[in-house]
Amino acid sequence: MSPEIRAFMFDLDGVITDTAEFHYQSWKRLSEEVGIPFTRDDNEMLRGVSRRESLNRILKGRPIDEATAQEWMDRKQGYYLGFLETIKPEDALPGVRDLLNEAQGMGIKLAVASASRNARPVLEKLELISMFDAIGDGYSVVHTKPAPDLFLWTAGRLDVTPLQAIVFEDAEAGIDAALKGGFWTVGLGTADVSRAHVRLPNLDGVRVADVLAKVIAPTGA
Ligand code: B16
Ligand code: MG
Repeated sequence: MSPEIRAFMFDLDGVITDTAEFHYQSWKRLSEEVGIPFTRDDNEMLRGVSRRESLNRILKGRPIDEATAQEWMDRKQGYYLGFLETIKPEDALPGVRDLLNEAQGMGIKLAVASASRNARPVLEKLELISMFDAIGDGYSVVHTKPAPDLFLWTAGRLDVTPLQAIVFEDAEAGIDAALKGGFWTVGLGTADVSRAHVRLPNLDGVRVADVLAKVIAPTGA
């Protein structure tokens, strides 16, 4: 193992499991009820950002008072909780469980750093929660992604410095947050994660040694 890297920090939605469709279906139902257009493309803009920021992006500048905003977020959360009930251990994305097991066996600390306030129940449903040494979620900090606060808070819980940790993220907001915090970054998936140190399509078949080699020698040297 590289002596420099002591921790892997994982985003949840889009990295460990794919709850984006559940967020979409929940916001879609709300938006139809309140008469605001909302498409699958719009949903892509909600990747990695908080519930409140998601609502702001759906509103696209339409003014609403704070009580209405809260009621809409609560209603959306109610719909989301219904979907959450359906999550099973098999819904962990391909390769995730193997990578976590391998990293843990090598003494690498593991954490989740998710903007979601549902991160803990989702990890429980996936039966993965006991694997993590720290969990940062939508309750941990005031300013979530793209601010670096959530990753810094979570690294503090692990007692590692940003340069000792690799962040795995699927969202532009998450990569920006991790880079601002001074972390190594692995960008996953099809969103704009081009600023990440390393890009991978997903974690299927990915081994710890592959990740360390790519981060430490990103030119492939
Ligand atoms: P909640 P991540 C994020 O999770 C989702 O990507 C984002 O779409 C969602 O708005 C956010 O969690 C907040 O979710 O309503 O559950 O608090 O990608 O940071 O794991
Ligand atoms: Mg994500």
